[in-house]
Amino acid sequence: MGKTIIVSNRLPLQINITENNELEVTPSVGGLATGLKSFHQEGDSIWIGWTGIAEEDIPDALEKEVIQEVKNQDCIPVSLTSDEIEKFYYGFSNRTIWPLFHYFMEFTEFDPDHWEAYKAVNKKYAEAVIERLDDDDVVWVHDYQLLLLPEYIRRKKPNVTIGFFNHIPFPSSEVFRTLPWREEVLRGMLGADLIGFHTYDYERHFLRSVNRILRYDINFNSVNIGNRIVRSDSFPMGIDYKKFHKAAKEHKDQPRSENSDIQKKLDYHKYVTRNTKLILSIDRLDYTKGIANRIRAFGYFLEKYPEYQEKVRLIMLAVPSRTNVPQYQLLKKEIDELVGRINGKFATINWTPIWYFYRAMPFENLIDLYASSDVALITPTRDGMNLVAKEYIATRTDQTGVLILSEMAGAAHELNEALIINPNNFEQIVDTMKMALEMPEEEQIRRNKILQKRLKRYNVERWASDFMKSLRETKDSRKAFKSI
Ligand code: GDG
Repeated sequence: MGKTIIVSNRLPLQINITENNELEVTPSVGGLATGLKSFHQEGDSIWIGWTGIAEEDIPDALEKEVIQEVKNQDCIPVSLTSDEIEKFYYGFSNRTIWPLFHYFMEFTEFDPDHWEAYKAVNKKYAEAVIERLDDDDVVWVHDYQLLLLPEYIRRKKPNVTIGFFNHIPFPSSEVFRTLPWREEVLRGMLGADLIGFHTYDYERHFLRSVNRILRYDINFNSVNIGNRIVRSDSFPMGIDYKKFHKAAKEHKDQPRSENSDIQKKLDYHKYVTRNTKLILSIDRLDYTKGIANRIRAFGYFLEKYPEYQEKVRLIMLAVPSRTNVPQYQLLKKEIDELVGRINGKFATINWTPIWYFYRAMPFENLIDLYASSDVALITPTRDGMNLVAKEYIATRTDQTGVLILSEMAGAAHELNEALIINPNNFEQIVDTMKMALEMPEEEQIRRNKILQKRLKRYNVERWASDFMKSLRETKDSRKAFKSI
C-alpha cells in the first residue's frame, strides 16, 4: 500500500502576508481541517489544497518561503488566482452548491460562468494530484468544492483507488434535481470507488438521485455503472476526543493567567456573577447555523421566563466566514442588530444578557468556553454533522453540562441523550432551555456518561480508519469482480 493523498479545497493551514511583508502561518478553522488534521499527522500521507491566499497576493520574494512552510507540514499548495477564488470558491461552491445542499433554494444561484470556473479549478486539482500519484497510492477527496475531482482523476488513472467524503448534507433528489448540471456532478462523484456521507439519510438521497437522474441500477448501497461498481456508505465523523478532554482537564487544573478578552469575561463571570448560568453558542457565521433565530429565541426566553433575567447569559462566538458573499454580510448585520436590540432591552447595570465575539479564537480559548458553560445551544437549520456539539461533550470532565441540539444536524442521529429540538419551534426551544438550566446534576451526568463513552469510542481516528478499510474492501471486491 502506498501513501494516502488527502485532497480538500483548503489546506489545514492558512497563509497570510502581514503589513510588514512577512509570512504568517496559522491553522485553519472549520470542521474538515480540525477533524482530518490528526489523521494526517499520524499516517503516511500528503495533503493537497489551497493556502487561503490568492496567487497575486504572494510577493515574488516570499513565494519560495510559502512553498517551504507548506511542505514542512507535508502539504502541497494548489495556487488559485483571485478570479478563480471569486468564481469557483465564492461563486459555484458557496453560492450554488452550499445553499442548494442545505435547502436554501432562495439563495441558490445558477451562473454558467461560475460552473465553468468550478470545472476548470477541479481540473487544476486533478493535475496536482496526478503529478504526485504513484500506482499503489490511495486518494481521499473531501467535500463539496471538489465534486468533479474523482472523475477527473479516474479519466487519467483508471485503476487508482479513490474515496470521496461529503462533509455537508446531500439534499433530497427533489431539491438536487433543480441543479442545471446535475448529471455532471453525479458523474463526477461516481468517479470514486467509495462515497461517504455523515448519515444514512444523505446516502439514500444521493442514491435516489443517481437512480432518478442517471438511471443507474442501485443494489442496496452499490451503483453498477457498467465496467465498475461504486459503493456508498455512512461514516459519522468523530472528533479527536482525547485532545479535547485532556485540554479541558488542564484548563480545570491550572486556569491560565493570560488575559485574553474571553478569559477576562470568564473570570468576571466566575468571581463576580457566579450565580449566573452560561449558555454557549459557537459557529462559523453562516445562515445554515440558525444563529439569528437562536438569538431571537434567547430574547423570547427572557420574556417568557423573566425570573431568569440576570440569572443567565448567552456567550456567543461567531467566526467570520465567506465574508465576500452578500448573504453572509447581511446575516452579520442582522446578528449585530439583534444582539444590540436584546442587550438594549434587557441589560441592567450588573448584567449584559449576550456576550458576543465576532472573530476566531485560539484553541485554548475555545476550551475555556466549552469548559465554563452550563449549556450548549446548537440550533442549525441544516448541518452535515456539527462537531461543536461533540467537542462540548468531550470537554465536560466532571460530566455535568447540557447539550441542546437541533434535529437537523447530522450529530443528532448519534447524540440521542442530548435534548433534541426543532430549530423552527421557538416554544420548544425556550422550554428546553428552561429544562436544561434546571436539569438535576445526576441527570446531566447520566446522559453525558453515555455520550462520552460513544464519542470516545467512535473518534476521528476510528472514522478515518473505518473509511479507509471500507475503501480497500471495495477495491478488493472490484478486483475479484473483474477476475470472475
Ligand atoms: C463542516 C460542516 C461538519 C470554531 N470556531 C473556532 C474553532 N472552531 C472549530 C470547532 C470545530 C469546527 O471549527 C467547526 O466544525 P463544525 O462541524 O461545527 O462546522 P463547519 O465548519 O460548518 O464544518 C459540518 C464538518 O464540516 C465536518 O465534516 O460537521 O456539518 O458544515 O471543530 O472547534 N476553532 C478555533 N477557533 C475558533 O474560533 N481554533
